Amino acid sequence: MHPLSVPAPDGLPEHLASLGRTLVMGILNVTPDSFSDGGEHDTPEGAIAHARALVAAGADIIDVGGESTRPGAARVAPDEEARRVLPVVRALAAEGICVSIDTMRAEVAAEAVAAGAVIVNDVSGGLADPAMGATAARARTVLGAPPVVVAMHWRAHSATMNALAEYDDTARDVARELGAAIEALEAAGVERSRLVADPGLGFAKDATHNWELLARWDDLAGLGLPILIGASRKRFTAALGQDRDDVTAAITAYSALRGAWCVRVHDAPASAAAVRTVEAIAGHAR
Ligand code: PMM
Repeated sequence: MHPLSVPAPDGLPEHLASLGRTLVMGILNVTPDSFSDGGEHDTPEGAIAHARALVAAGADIIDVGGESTRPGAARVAPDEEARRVLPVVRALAAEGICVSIDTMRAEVAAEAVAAGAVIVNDVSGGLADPAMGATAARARTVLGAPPVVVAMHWRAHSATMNALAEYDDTARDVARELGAAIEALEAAGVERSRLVADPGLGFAKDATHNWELLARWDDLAGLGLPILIGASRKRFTAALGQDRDDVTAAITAYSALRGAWCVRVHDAPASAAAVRTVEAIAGHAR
C-alpha cells in the first residue's frame, strides 16, 4: 500500500492546509426541517453550542446551512436564510473555527464570507444562482484570498429532484455534468485550484446510484479536483439495516482510503476516528 495522496484546495487556513489527511466537516443545519438534525439547532445559541461540540469531537470545519435540501423541501426566502446563518457564521469564525457556508445563493455566500466563512459549499454547483461564480471569485475571505468553492453535482431543486434520478452510466454522467458546472464556475472567474468536486449523493440519485458513485471513485477523481463526500445519514445508509451513523463512519473510512479531501458528517467522533486511523495506517506504508 502506498501512502495516501490527499489533494486539497487553495484557500484554507494554514492549520488545515498542511494536515495531509482527509478532513471532517461537521454539519450544522440551522433549519427547522433538514434531513436528520432539523429543528435541533434553530436558535443561534443552540447552533453555536452544537458547533463547539462538533469541533471538540474532532471536526475540522463547520458547514453552516440555513436552507434544507431534504427531498421534497420547499425553498426558504433569501432574507430568512441570511437571518438564520449569518450570526452563527460570525460567532464561529470569531472563535477561530473554519466555517463553510452551505448555500445556493450568491448573496448569502458573499455575506457569509464577509462574516468569516472561508468555504462556499454550493450544492447546485453554481447552477441555481447564475451569479454564484462571479460572486465567489470577487469575494475575499479573512485570509485575504477568494474562498474555496465546493461544487456538488445537482440537477434540480429538492422539490423535483427525485423525478430526475435516471442515468445511462451513473458515474460517467455525473462526472460529465459536474465537469460542465465546474467549467462554468471557472469561466466566471473561480480559480481551479480553489475548487472541490462532490458527487452529490442522494441528490437526484437512488441508493444504487449512490453506491455506484462510491464504487467508481476513479471516474470522479478523473475531474482532477479534491473530492468531498456527503453520505451522512442519507436514506441509502439505512438500507443496510445498520445504524446510519455507523454506516456513515464506514463510508468515511472508505473515502479516506480513496483519498477524499473531506467528508461532511453529522456525527463527528466516529468519522474523526476513521480519518485518523486511515492516516495512521497510510503513515506506516512503504
Ligand atoms: N448534502 C446535504 C446538504 N449539503 N453539501 C455537500 N457539499 N454535499 C452533500 O452531500 C450535501 C451538502 C443534505 O444533507 P443534510 O440535510 O443532512 O445536511
